[in-house]
Amino acid sequence: MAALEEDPLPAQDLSGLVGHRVRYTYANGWQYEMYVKNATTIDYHAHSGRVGGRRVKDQEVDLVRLADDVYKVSWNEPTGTCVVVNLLPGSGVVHGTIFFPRWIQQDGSRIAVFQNDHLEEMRALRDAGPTYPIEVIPNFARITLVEHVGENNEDIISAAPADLPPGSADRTG
Ligand code: FER
Repeated sequence: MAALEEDPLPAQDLSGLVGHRVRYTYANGWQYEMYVKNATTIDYHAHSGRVGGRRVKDQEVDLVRLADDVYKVSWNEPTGTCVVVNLLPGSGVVHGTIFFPRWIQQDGSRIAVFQNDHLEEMRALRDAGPTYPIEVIPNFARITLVEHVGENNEDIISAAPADLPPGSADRTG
């Protein structure tokens, strides 16, 4: 194993994830679709789960490559929720950890919206809390679709999940 001081950083070639949409289903049944719009931004749908119907565009994230086919995406939502998702697109594996504030554990329906139309409301709900105890939800997921669609495409995460053609979330090709 290479000594850390000789080679401290894995090469940050993000081309295996940036510009791709990735659809995956967690072991608890929650289904998400993440579009890595560029090296610092994601759009996503929660197709099912506690916050099924939630849709977010232009969430700023930290995205790094840890090793060959191992990427890590970390961010904090206007709701206060923190999320860290590790993606191995070539292996079909995801591991995500969601850190929900207490008020979302109590009622996820309040954030199951197109968030961009409700940003001030989300920040007000975040600030009203309660925040603690934080609910930590770690899960593996299986990838059902990886598709290269190019960067900065506004049409990838465009329709509300309820408006999608029936079964389109289950499409695997
Ligand atoms: C994910 C897990 C959680 C994800 C997004 C979330 C796009 C967002 C949760 C929330 O803010 O409610 O894998 O991927």
